[in-house]
Amino acid sequence: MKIEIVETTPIEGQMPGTSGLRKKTKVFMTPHYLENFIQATFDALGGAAGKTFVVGGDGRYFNKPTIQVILRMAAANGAVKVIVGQDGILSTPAASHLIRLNKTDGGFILSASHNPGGIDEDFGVKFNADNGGPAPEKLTAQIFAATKAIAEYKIVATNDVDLQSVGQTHLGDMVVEVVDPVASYQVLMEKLFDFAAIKSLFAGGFTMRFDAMHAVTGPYATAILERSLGAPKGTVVNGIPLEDFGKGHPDPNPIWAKPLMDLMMSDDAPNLGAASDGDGDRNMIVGRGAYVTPSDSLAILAANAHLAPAYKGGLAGIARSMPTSAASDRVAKKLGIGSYETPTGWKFFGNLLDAGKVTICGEESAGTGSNHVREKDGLWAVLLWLNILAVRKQSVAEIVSEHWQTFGRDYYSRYDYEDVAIEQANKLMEELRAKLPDLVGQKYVGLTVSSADEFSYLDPVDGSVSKNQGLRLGFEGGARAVFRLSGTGTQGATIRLYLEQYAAQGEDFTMDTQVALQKVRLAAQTICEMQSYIGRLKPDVIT
Ligand code: VG1
Ligand code: CO
Repeated sequence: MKIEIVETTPIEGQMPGTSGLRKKTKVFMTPHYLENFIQATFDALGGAAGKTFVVGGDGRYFNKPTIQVILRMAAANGAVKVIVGQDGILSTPAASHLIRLNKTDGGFILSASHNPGGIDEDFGVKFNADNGGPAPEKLTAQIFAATKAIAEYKIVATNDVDLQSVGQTHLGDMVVEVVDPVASYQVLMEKLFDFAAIKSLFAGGFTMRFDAMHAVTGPYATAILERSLGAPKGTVVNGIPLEDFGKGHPDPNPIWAKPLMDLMMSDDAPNLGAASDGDGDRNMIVGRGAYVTPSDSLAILAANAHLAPAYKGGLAGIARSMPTSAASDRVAKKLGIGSYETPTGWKFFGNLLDAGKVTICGEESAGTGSNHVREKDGLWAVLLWLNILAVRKQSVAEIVSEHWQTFGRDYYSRYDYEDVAIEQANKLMEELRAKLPDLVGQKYVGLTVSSADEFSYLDPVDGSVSKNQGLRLGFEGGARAVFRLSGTGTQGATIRLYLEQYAAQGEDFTMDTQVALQKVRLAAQTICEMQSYIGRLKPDVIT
């Protein structure tokens, strides 16, 4: 094995965002770009010598060449073993599980998740630590520091490793173990859920459509839903992962999963509709005529989790990201368990899960998961819903409606303003930040501001502090607006405006969401002077 030492120089901007380093694919394809980042990651870990890793991705364009580079660099840096998904495929939750199952030193997940794929679209590399979770901020800061200090990287010159057949090969002294991407994940799901109950649900005529959006969940959903649980063939649609996701946005929400939404709102709707994203960690749940917001889904799953075998002893606590609605807090309160509010991004749940403080976590962006892995898990959420439906023998709409009767309803919507000039977006945020101290008590569009602050998180486990995590405006009467800048985009800035309005028991639960949120939206847009800073009020995407 011949190790080459390649001289290089630091490349600007290799700072991991909310979830790994995401850039245009062509940026990753420029000389040394990928290699620098991988070497920096090894350097931040104190070297790769003697270590084991998991590697896989969502199958998008540039996934396979990237895996070959990581294998050659891991071998050159002295790693002893790398576990790779067959054909380079691993969903994010499956990769997290493999890291934990095999007690590896971490893993590389190659994905830009819900962002489109292809040579002109997006690519991403994320390092997950030995607990299976996304690198915490301390580690991403070390990786970034290493990208700025890099002078050389190590790689072996060799032919591509065959990733098509399951089994062990060698790259120099390093073992490359190619594994079935689905098998061990499926075993885990069988342990968590009552597969017999879900099987009889399908056998009794329950119908479902799962839209894999041409992304990584296809093989997992087909194996588990159709082959193991007996859902009819054709339940899973768009089930073959494609390098460009069929030119779509693999983002499971009513906008990008419109064909599924249309079906679910029609007379031909099956009992359950579900979808997941590029790398399989997000989920969308929709019943017949009943879309379930991710914030509600988190609350409903938490309130009913005890119906599934893995959670029958109850939950230790519930965590949600700050912009996620307060619906899950109400469930935690009723259950008498802890509830936690973290910054956006799954990496902030890791410590709480590791410390046993929470069992279930979720984000408004369609991510839900539990302590079974250290990532959000799209198919897990779908299976938990199926388990609940099998036990309660009610429709999705009935379950949602009963939940609101008990806890009240949190009307919720997110507005995304994409590709805003970075200076304009920063200006809007800066000016709003400066105004915060004077807002309380003031009235806008009939709503009185009751609180205004910038979210900062003190991790109760390791004491670390994460600042600048979003600007929050609370209003009398249970409305809230949150502003933050996205950390996953690859072009310009994306401003996210999160809106919610609580309706307590006895109030009207039948309003159109946008109507229910009209006041808080107008108040938020007025306070931040949106029109004058970015020249528009209309968002690109409303979810
Ligand atoms: C978005 C979501 C966040 C999620 C992140 C990664 O981040 O808002 O909740 O954790 O994507 O999800 P941002 O910074 O763009 O708002 V995934 O499925 O794209 O890895
Ligand atoms: Co994702």
